[in-house]
Amino acid sequence: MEMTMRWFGANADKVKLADIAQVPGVKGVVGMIMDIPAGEVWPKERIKALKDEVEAAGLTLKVIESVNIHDDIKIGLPTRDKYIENYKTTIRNLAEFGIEVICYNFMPVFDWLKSDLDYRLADNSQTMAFVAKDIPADPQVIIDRVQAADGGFSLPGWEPERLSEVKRLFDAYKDVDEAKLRENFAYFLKAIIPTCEEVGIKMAVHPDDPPYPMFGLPRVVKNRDDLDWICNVVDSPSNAITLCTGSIAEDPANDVYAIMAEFVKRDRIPFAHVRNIKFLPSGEKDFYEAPHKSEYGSLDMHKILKAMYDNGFDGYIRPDHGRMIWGETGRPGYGLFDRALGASYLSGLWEALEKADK
Ligand code: DNO
Ligand code: MN
Repeated sequence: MEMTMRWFGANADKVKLADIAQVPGVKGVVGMIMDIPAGEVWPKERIKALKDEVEAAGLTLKVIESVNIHDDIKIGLPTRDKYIENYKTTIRNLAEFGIEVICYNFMPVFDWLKSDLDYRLADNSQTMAFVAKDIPADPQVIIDRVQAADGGFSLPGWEPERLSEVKRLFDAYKDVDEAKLRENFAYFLKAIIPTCEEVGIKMAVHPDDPPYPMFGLPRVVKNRDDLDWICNVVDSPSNAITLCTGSIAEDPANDVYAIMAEFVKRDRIPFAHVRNIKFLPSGEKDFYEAPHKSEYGSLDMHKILKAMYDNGFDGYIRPDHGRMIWGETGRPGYGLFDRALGASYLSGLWEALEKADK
């Protein structure tokens, strides 16, 4: 297990690499180049510059999150082949600089969704929540909310150039149902996985957040059977999963412990986002993002890590979203302090698992 933290780049993140390097247990960063639009090739010079910067801080760069998939690929337009070729070039370029895992998602139009980006806990820490009745029928209202909350930093998956296109995109997806989206996903995987195998990269899909359809858009990375379908459609260790405990557990019908155990055992989880959520009494699927420690949320973090440990997990982990605490401001979910506490706590649980085994 190698502990990491996500970092958005010097121009896009208030958190400094030097601060991440001081977090006990954290060995590497999960990197990103924010200003390359989905569909374009990641140039070698940019990757090299990122790697050099990260390594100069004493950290490693083995995981990228995300190389986003152009919507034409998800919609299945004829232009997809051009974007797939670009994606393959990016895979080759990243591999050349030692990247092992590429995290991505296959959600139509936008990435994760929350109803509240400034949800306050009793201790006045700031977190994010999903309350179904507060999700407006019009996605534009959500977009306006995200833009108002981002404090000058674009949120992951909600990059401005995508937001401006949202109305057009919704229209483009009108004939894409779940079966079609799956077909387009298979087409993409069949095209890129041979390249991944050749250069030693693992593509690791992040579950849909939340893991059920929103605004009538289809979703195909929602549960155990979807993950099984993905692993089988191209049966290769390069075709893998970023198991995000928070996202998968957002549907109470999902057994996050069993899913973790099964896919670690199948050697399909090279990267995990480990975070806790706390279900709210207001609705079956309503929750907020809780501090990592088990007692604050609805998930048993020891049980999650034990499922990983017992099945031989040897990939990368990162704490996922943290609260804003101690006066910190910035991109919701991605402050330094609470994620550092999360990393430290998860490392402690892992040490206990290792020692209990001796
Ligand atoms: C949220 C993240 C997601 C994740 C993407 C992967 O903070 O977990 O935005 O990076 O879905 O493509
Ligand atoms: Mn996640």
